[in-house]
Amino acid sequence: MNDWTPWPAEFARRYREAGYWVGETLGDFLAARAARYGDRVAVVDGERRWTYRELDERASRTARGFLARGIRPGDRVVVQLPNVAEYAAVVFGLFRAGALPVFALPSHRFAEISAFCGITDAVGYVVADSVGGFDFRALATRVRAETGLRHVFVHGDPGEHTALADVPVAEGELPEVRAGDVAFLQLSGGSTGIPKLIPRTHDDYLYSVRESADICGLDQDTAYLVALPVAHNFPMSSPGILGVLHAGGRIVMAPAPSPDVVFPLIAKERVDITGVVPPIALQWMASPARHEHDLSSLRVLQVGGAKFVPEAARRVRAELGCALQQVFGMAEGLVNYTRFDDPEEVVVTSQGRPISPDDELRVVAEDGAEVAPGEVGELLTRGPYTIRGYYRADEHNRVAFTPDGFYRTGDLVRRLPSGHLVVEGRAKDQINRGGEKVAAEEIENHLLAHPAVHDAAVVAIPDDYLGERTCAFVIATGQPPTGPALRAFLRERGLAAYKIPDRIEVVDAFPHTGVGKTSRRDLRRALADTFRKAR
Ligand code: AMP
Ligand code: DBH
Repeated sequence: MNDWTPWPAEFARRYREAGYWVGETLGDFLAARAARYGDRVAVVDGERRWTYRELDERASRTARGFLARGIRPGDRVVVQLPNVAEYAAVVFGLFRAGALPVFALPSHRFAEISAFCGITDAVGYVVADSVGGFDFRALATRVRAETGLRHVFVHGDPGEHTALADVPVAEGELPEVRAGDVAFLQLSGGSTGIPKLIPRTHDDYLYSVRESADICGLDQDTAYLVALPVAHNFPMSSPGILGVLHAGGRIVMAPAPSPDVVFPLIAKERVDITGVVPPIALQWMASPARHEHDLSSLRVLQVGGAKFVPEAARRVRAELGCALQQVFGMAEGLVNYTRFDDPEEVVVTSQGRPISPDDELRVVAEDGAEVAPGEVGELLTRGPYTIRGYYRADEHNRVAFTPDGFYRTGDLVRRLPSGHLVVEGRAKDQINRGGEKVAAEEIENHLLAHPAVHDAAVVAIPDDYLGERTCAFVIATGQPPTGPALRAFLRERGLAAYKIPDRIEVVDAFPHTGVGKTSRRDLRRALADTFRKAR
């Protein structure tokens, strides 16, 4: 069994010949940026400002320190840090050490982190001491007791673990890293019971980064605000922090996306571009504080991760005084952007068009045949920065990809004559909670672990603010458990807060969904319908 699925040789050759894959590793990318932009500021975190040279030196020092501590090239290391400058030093340190960061989100807890460690056989875990009152050192202790984790590095007070600041200063050669190899594992929102990890290579990712920086008009004067969790694929690469480094601009870390934190930062650092999910855009647009701070530097608000409805999209310029760019992306690869010279109507009503002329898109009906132009169907895609398979997931890959290598996005889209896509819905069993993805089956499995739960089905219910929320329908065995008790049970299992059902309905039976065996998918659909009708 292979860990990952490389592109077939003829595709790899084509992407190299086209100049998409240039043979540069992420470690070398930073070195080249430092050679070019040395004394310019690369990262701003509170009062701290690191130049390109400083970031480059810190990355090498971190790489040598990790190696001296026993991390080896090829090892997997789970990285779960808030939006701090050290994040950049750590991930570039791992790239240079040839180790693979596994990107976790700050909201993840024991259930997720132990799953990532289990799938990847991670030997290391990098955390902050505590964030928002949650102690990640205790989580690390628990994960280490139950998985093969050996090294825990802590940003801040290390407790029983190793402080990042104490990673030894070591001498020595850094290993050779190949651009065609996997650089890191990104998270997928997933649609099955087991989380899915996405292997991205240096070559493919940097191609998407360079093009994204260009499409988004980044240059040395760019100040990009990291408002979303920095490890998310959107602020990483669309164009995100890597796009900023490519262009020679500066990254401004925001500790939280709330207006009281972000607006003063935009004013102080003269931020000109940032990317958020729709609920955050709505919150910013409605905040009276937008008039109290000078937001005039803001040129572009990128919105993506979930559908931004046209009624809200239309109001961005009036409320925030900047252009809107819609971004429809996925950590699996394909990213679509509206362009700055697109007509206003297209920017407001579509989710953009692909980065690359070699992104191949098919819009298909349930039987797999392409729909007529302009009709709604499931989006399939392959191309120079879209994976051919998830990490260590052979069985799932047989359904998530077509035999000829197209990724089944699970998104229902309509393609406009201009090539722009309009996201119309979803074919996958996932709830998109304002950009945070929840796999129905994963939550159902956790609910089924409760002794009083006979069966469970988790579905999306409409919500004005988040777009969707989660509702769990539960059939009890005997005395029905209360909603609060079930929620507490899920929290104790170590499930991230955004995956705890917003609503729990205990029912006697599930609806019959017609003749024959009912699939889980049909059941979820029927339940979602009963909810909509009852509304
Ligand atoms: P993931 O595969 O976890 O990286 O999540 C990517 C998914 O997020 C896509 O397949 C879509 O379902 C959803 N998504 C991302 N951006 C948008 C957007 N602008 N509009 C609608 N859905 C989006
Ligand atoms: O939702 C996503 O995963 C996403 C959204 C916008 C993404 O991965 C991206 C841009 O790169």
